[in-house]
Amino acid sequence: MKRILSGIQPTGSLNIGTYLGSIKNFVKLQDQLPDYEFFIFIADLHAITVPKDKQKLRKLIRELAALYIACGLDPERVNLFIQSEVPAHAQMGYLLECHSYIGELERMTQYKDKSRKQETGVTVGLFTYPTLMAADILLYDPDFVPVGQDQKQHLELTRDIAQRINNRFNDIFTVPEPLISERGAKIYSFTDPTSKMSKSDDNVKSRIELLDPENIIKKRIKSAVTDSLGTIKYDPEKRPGISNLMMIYSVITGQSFEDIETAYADKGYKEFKDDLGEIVYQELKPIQDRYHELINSKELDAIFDKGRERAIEVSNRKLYKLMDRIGLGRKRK
Ligand code: ATP
Ligand code: LTN
Repeated sequence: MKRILSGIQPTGSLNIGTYLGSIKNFVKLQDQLPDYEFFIFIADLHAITVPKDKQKLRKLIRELAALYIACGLDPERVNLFIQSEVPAHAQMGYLLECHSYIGELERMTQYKDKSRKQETGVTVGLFTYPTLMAADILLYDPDFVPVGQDQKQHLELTRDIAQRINNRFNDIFTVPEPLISERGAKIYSFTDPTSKMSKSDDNVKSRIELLDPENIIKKRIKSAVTDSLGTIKYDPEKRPGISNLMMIYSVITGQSFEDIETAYADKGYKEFKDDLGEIVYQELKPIQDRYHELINSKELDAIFDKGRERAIEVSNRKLYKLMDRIGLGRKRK
């Protein structure tokens, strides 16, 4: 059976960037591809590459999973699990570190950005993040890995490592393809429309979180940075602010940029933003209702248990296969 896998970091509350750029796409895939087995996990090991508060981390892991389900992820179709509950990830991560080069990890732009922002205390874990991510993926032989544009380089590294190990130890891993959605692939910050909307941005005004109440949702859109031209035209190069809002409009409603331009030909930012506020609120309301049903329920724990069991079964098989080929421990029958 073919497989699709993706991971999400519990580093902050989910925002509409992740929702529109990643989760919505994932939910669509789950419905469109009944022949695939799906894995999605909460990447808590990745979250501790920078210091984390214990209570907050615990809360976020649960919150994220509940939100994914509330967004339409079907736990019957998808194995949903917590990365640290499946030991093979850390073990495989180490094996892959021994087949990766310092030079290639130093070239990773996410590492360069994050280590530059953080003046002291850059951990080894932050540096080896991409090899752990490669382990997450290669353990499950997925054919496709849905990610945002920012993760493309990590996927390329994963492919390089997979090919290197396949050449050396005789075909062990499936070489995965990234699956990057065409539209909505990247949603930008409301305060700086040239950088990605991110859950770790210190400025809360830069984003809408999925659990934000109606008044906040509308306020954030009203205060989103645009320009002084006042017309609704899609031009991401010259007019990133309004183009970003049009992208959000388009991904939610399914309308093309031309349709939106025509509909707002003789209207200004105020009307456009008022409408968009309502559109985003209507999209998020049912998600919020389902989230509140789930968050303190036993249902969520049952989903995690089931996901963990299947993930352990699949990942251990791959881990032991590589250990055998390398010559580690005693030979397994
Ligand atoms: P951080 O900013 O803390 O690095 P993040 O906001 O990028 O985190 P992740 O958990 O790293 O969130 O991302 C989850 C998935 O959603 C990834 O595939 C990522 O590429 C995608 N994603 C995140 N933010 C956006 C965005 N603004 N637009 C489109 N896709 C996004
Ligand atoms: N690095 C990813 C999260 C992530 C992931 C993965 C995604 C960790 N392991 C494996 C896909 C497959 C991120 O920051 N978005």
